Amino acid sequence: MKLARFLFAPLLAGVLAAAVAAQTFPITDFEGFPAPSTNGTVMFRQPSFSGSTGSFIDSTVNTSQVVTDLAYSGTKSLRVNWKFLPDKPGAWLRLTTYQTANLPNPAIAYAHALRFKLYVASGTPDFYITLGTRDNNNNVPIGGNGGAVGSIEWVGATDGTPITGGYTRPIGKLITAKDQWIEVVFNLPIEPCLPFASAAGWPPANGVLEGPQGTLECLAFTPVEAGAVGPYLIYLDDFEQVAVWSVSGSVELRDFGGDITQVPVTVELRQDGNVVRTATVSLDSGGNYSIPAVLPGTYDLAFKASHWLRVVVPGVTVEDADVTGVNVSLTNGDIDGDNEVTLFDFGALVAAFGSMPGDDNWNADADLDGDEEVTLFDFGVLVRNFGAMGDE
Ligand SMILES: [Ca+2]
Ligand SMILES: [Ca+2]
Ligand SMILES: [Ca+2]
Ligand SMILES: [Ca+2]
Repeated sequence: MKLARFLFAPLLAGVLAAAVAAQTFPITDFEGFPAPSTNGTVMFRQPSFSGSTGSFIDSTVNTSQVVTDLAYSGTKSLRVNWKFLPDKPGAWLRLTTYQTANLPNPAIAYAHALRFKLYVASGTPDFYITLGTRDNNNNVPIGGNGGAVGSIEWVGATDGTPITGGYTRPIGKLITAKDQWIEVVFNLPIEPCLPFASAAGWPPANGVLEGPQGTLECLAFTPVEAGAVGPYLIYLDDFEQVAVWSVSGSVELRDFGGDITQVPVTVELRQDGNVVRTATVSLDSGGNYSIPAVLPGTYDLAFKASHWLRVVVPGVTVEDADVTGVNVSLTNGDIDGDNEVTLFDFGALVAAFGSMPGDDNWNADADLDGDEEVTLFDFGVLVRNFGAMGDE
């Protein structure tokens, strides 16, 4: 679970990557509302509103208003300010859109990502942010009133405090950046998901987004340090959905006669040198793979399989369509997985020489050609590729 969180965290840290053409579905940029707006009347209710968490909130710091203090777009954003009461180690905030006067229960499509801009003022404790969606299969346009019924799932949550049938205090995406706008992305088709609350007359919350639509029911804020009182001061802007796309192609695993469908291939999606996502893909019998739900952007794609060297395909741009034909051919012989074919691999092959599955010295990664035996044929593969190095 910790690993999953780590893998998603860089999506936040990458902040605002260079824009590419993308298919977007706006929900709001808050420009069309008066500022300051009446507390709790635009998209999100005041922090104390939810019965789940109202008892944690200090009523003297308790606002959700459109303001002109700061904005990512235009001149307006939504400022949310709250403080937890002391001695509440179980405190968290369920900031809900329940029947708000303007922009209530906004509908979201599960085929797309949801993203928005977030500014956290310095002095605010670190927190995790999680999306609550009512899994109610509505069919209104994105951003329209999707209704206040249906069971609620936690999107982006990898842990939480267990309750009957679900979790509270969800552990979603870690937010530590202060005094800068960052982009928060919930990539709905691939996010981890946990159940929160089941609604009578609806299928129970089950940690699965059935869809094809739901509603943005709430954002949950869980302090990293249990009970950290705050105050918490954040600004939200530019809620929208963005279409995501698959990237596909083929991977040739050279010098291999085994079953390629049983060889997992790890693909790192890198931006500006940072790994923003790691996908493990399976190949079909023709060597074809597909990475689902890739956010628009330009990526370097790094392919690595067990005893093959890494290949990086630079500059793959995803805009407003699936990307096909990203094909790679991987060099065999890297038994120890350090991305070079060296004497260490030779040593590993010698150690496993003559072995078959079940033998004490069997090493599946030394069976370079995949015939379930470490033989001179494997040695031949190693010799042919000796000295080769993979891409960084
Ligand atoms: Ca704005
Ligand atoms: Ca569900
Ligand atoms: Ca090696
Ligand atoms: Ca072999």
